[in-house]
Amino acid sequence: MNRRALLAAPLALGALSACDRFATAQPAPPSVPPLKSVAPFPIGSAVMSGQLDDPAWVALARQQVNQLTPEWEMKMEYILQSPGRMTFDAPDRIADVCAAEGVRLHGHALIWYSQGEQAFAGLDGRAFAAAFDRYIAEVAGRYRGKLVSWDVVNEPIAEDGNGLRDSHWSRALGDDGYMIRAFEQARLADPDAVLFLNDYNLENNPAKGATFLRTVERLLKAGAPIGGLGTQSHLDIEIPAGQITTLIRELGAFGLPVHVSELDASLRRERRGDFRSRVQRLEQQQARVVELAEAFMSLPARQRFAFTAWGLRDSDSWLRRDGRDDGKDQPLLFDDAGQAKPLTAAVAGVFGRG
Ligand code: 9MR
Repeated sequence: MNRRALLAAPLALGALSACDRFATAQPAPPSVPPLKSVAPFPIGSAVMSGQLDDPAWVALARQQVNQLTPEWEMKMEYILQSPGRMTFDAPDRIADVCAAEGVRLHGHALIWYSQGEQAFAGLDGRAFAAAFDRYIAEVAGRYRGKLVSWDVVNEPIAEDGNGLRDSHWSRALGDDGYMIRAFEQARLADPDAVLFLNDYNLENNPAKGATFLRTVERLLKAGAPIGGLGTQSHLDIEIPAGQITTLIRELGAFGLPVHVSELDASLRRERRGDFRSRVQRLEQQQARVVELAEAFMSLPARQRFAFTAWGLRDSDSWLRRDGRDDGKDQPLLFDDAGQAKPLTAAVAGVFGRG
């Protein structure tokens, strides 16, 4: 597909909005070059080991992405599922496939407030700290040389953006203490991995974004070996234009690599009373995802770590699981059949300008 056709693709969506009664008619899938071939940085996706047995998923992944993040099988909930031993079958399989396919592997996540509470329960101060260190040493040590990077601390900022989250980690090792310790231990275990602090709603909630930035500044001053900043980018498509650009620019100001680490953009609204048409939602979605892609492209080349979506096809999204929606959300870059959409064409158009 040539450049002009790519840039024209978003217009097709605009034209459609003129007649909402045709909103359910699907435009023919645009022909879009593989994202990894147009982007001057790695394109990532979340992966679950089960998907490696789905030929359609594998074919799409091979075509589109050159980096993978385990969606949940490299977390404590998986690795510490059996008391007294660590389970590595699924994450090992993902790591082996990445090595065989020549795809980068991003580790997710060593220390997360929502994980490990049970496994660490009953440990006192010193034993807790030793178990914390041992976990990081074992897990990061096992994948040393097999992955390029880790989300070392995931989601440390309070939900409302007001300060840090309280967790079993912060209670045992201190608010900043658990994070500094996690980064130090991760560096010891894998000195070559880029070590990320990662969080969500940084674009959606500017107060949370600001707290994240202040936290990074403080941890760096304290000597934590933070090597990169991850913004999950589970985008709220109703936020004002410009908010995403500002956040990405502020993240970039640290001079560290930035990872768009879990992009999706739900068409649904959590709050009640949603009278937007589907076409309006698709337009909002495209505008915000394109803003994110453009802001990411504006970073200096050496700071563009990767652009990762939290799944390949809409039907792969966590937002479509556990009865979270009516099966109609379209939060990702490829449709249920693995076809590109106008959104994909728009993103490829932005990356192709590089
Ligand atoms: O998408 C992931 C889902 O399959 C898991 O059940 C869940 C708990 O492990 O985590 C989801 O991924 C989350 C990610 O690890 C951190 N940021 C928010 C993601 C969506 O909830």
